[in-house]
Amino acid sequence: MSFARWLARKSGLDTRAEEYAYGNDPVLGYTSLAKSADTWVSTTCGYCSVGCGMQIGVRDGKAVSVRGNPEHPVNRGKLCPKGLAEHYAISAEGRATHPMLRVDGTLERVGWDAAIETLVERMRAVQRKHGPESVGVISTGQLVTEEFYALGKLVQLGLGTRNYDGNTTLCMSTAVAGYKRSFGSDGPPGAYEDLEQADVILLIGANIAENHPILCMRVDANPRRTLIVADPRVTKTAMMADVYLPVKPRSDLALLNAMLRVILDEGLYDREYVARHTTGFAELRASLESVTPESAAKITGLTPEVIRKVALLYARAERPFIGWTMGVNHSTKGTETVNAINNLALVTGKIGQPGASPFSITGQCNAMGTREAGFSSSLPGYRKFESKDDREELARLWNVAVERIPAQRGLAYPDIIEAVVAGKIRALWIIGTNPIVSFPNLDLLKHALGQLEFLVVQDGFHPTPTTEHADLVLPAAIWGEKEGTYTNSERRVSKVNAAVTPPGEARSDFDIFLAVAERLGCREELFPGWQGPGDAFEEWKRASWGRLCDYSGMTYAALEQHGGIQWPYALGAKDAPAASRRLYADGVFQTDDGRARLLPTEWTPFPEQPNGEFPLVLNTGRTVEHWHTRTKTGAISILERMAPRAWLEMNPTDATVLGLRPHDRVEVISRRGRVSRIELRITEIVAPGQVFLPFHFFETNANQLTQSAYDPISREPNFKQCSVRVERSPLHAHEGAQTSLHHG
Ligand SMILES: Nc1nc2c(c(=O)[nH]1)N[C@H]1C(S)=C(S)[C@@H](COP(=O)(O)OP(=O)(O)OC[C@H]3O[C@@H](n4cnc5c(=O)[nH]c(N)nc54)[C@H](O)[C@@H]3O)O[C@H]1N2
Ligand SMILES: Nc1nc2c(c(=O)[nH]1)N[C@H]1C(S)=C(S)[C@@H](COP(=O)(O)OP(=O)(O)OC[C@H]3O[C@@H](n4cnc5c(=O)[nH]c(N)nc54)[C@H](O)[C@@H]3O)O[C@H]1N2
Ligand code: SF4
Ligand SMILES: [Mo]
Repeated sequence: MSFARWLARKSGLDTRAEEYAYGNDPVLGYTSLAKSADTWVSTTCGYCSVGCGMQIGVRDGKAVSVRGNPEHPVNRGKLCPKGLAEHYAISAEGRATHPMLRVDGTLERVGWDAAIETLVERMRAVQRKHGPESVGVISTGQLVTEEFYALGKLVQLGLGTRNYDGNTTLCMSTAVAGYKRSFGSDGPPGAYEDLEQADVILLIGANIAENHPILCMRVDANPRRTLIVADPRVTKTAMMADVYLPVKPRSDLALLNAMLRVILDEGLYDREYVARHTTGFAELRASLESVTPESAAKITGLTPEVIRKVALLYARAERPFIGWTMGVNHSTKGTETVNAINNLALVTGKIGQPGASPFSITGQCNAMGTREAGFSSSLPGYRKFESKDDREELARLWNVAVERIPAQRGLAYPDIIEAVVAGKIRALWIIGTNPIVSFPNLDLLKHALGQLEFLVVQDGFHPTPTTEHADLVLPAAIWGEKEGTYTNSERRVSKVNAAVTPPGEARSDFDIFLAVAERLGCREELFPGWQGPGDAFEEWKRASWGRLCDYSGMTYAALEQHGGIQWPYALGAKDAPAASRRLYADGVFQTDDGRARLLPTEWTPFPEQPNGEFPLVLNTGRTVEHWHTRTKTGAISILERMAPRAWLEMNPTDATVLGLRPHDRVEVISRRGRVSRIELRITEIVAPGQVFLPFHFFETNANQLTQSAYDPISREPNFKQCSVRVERSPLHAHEGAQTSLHHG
């Protein structure tokens, strides 16, 4: 027994010393018992989109440890706290182990055959009665690409419904829509190396210190950079900044347009690049007529001087990088804000070169994989539903009639939920997402789920707040138990491997999809000869051949060897697999005329402005210790103990006005709901008039408060602003008893 463990036993403390072995220290090595393993299986982290390379330590068929892979180009051996504790997720309490079917109101164990048969029979029954599109499917950014590719074909061609989308619409759809509008295709243009090469890095609504921690290594490794951070909250990332911009909520678009105006006025744009590679310059210029640093100062809360300074910093930089995440995407003006970011990069010609990129930092481990290979908001390979050529190409590849490939996408996630409320969708299959915690306006969602005739939830855990509503629960294998690939934010495709077998009867999503296909009678047609993910990968490579996201030169072995390969990597490519690749270096874009579009955009205030009754703006987001809805990290004691409950951040000015003290229990109330008895954290991390609540905790569910307001282009929810009021919680009976005990 190690000392740490002995001490823990003796003192009733914990085993943190043993659980925290950081990185892959050649001097200290791994000395603790808990970390010793017989074999190491290389894989890619299954939490965030940084895509760190790691190894899972296995002993006696159990995952006992993880360590960063020192050879991996993304993280060079380092891992963040979630990555370091990831093996605990596999053996965590609450894994789903058997299919469960609701019989007379309670979920009861059934065999797989009965489960799959029920799924197919009930879905088909609903479709017979209400039409093929009365079935909806909502997936995730957390499966392997091979599963996304299989699922897309299964849903669109097998089940025959277009109403298929994913939690990526709560996350990345804005970046996708923005890239498509500006460049003619989705696809973040840069590489992580840019963070080391840029001379100016502007981060907008991206708290990488908590949410993409290993990217901070790249920023730190860059001695020349000026780091500018725009965030209403003084995040840990803001604390790293050389210039911090405490923008007012959702005022970024005004800031970006004013920067653009300064750049045009000062003649600091690249005339030649604009002339050769873009369209729409005159319209863009005209749209900025009434935009000035002074007008933007009123909106953003920054001074005109600061706005001018930031514009000049950006325009005079040789290699400026703009990174953004949810502070931009989670907004009804998200897509336009992305377009404004792209406008800045285009007018200065700062795209596709080392250090210079308008770069959407993605979120989930494989949000990119579903964007590339999925079949929900695009056809696989970034093909367009609207393009006859694209549809014909796929029909040939798949050997199906072209009429079977839809010429228009189906409903987006929020519209699927609204169609459920309207009775148009009657059955739903939810895969790898937990909407009861993550979807905005919980009441509406609960109402929708209550209307369904049939709800299937396929998850690695049970019970979860969402599986509890299911008629059928399908137990899925998770990270560490299955094989395939993930694509990270820089378009690097990395290998994911199974270290152990799934618990009980849980099966990989891939196997579940093939079983459903079998029962639907379309397995041989859609997945001819497929046995495992490798077969899907080979077909997907052919589907991606010649496309922007070209995988055709990749093999599983090469991905292992090089720690992943960035796409495009075409068959016969001459460049080294490990080389950093960027898009649009040649100034040729994916539009019909090859030119990028400069698009006018217009700032407007966010929906639901604060008023006398609801005077505070609620911001929601993340903390480093937890992953989303905590099905995994909530069950990992080392992480859960570091952040065991939610808190509400409030500025001291507001706390004084409300007569609140540190650690008071408060109620947060919006027009839609209430979060009760949350602990108050009085701090200048948030500005007066704003409060912040992490959304990880179903116990104090932030989405009871958030609004059903969506970006009209991307359909992404406006998660980052709604108006609330805060009150001290009434003294709870239970707490009263406790208090009197203390005093007695
Ligand atoms: N630890 C951890 N890491 C994660 C995740 C996790 O759950 N936990 N999730 C992953 C996923 S899926 C995603 S999408 C990413 C998300 O990564 P981030 O986008 O970094 O995460 P958030 O905390 O949601 O929001 C980022 C910042 O936006 C700011 N913000 C709010 N309103 C505005 C605004 O109007 N303007 C600007 N400029 N900023 C604003 C917030 O204050 C917050 O600091 O993280 C990934 N990484
Ligand atoms: N208020 C507010 N709400 C938000 C956000 C916010 O900032 N504020 N952020 C939004 C964003 S960016 C995102 S990405 C979403 C995330 O929201 P969710 O997608 O709901 O979050 P997760 O907890 O990651 O849910 C993934 C589910 O899949 C299960 N799972 C894990 N691995 C596997 C697997 O291999 N197979 C299967 N079948 N299941 C698996 C997990 O147990 C879990 O139940 O939340 C959104 N909601
Ligand atoms: S930074 Fe992201 S990918 Fe890397 S270890 Fe942490 S959670 Fe995993
Ligand atoms: Mo996300």
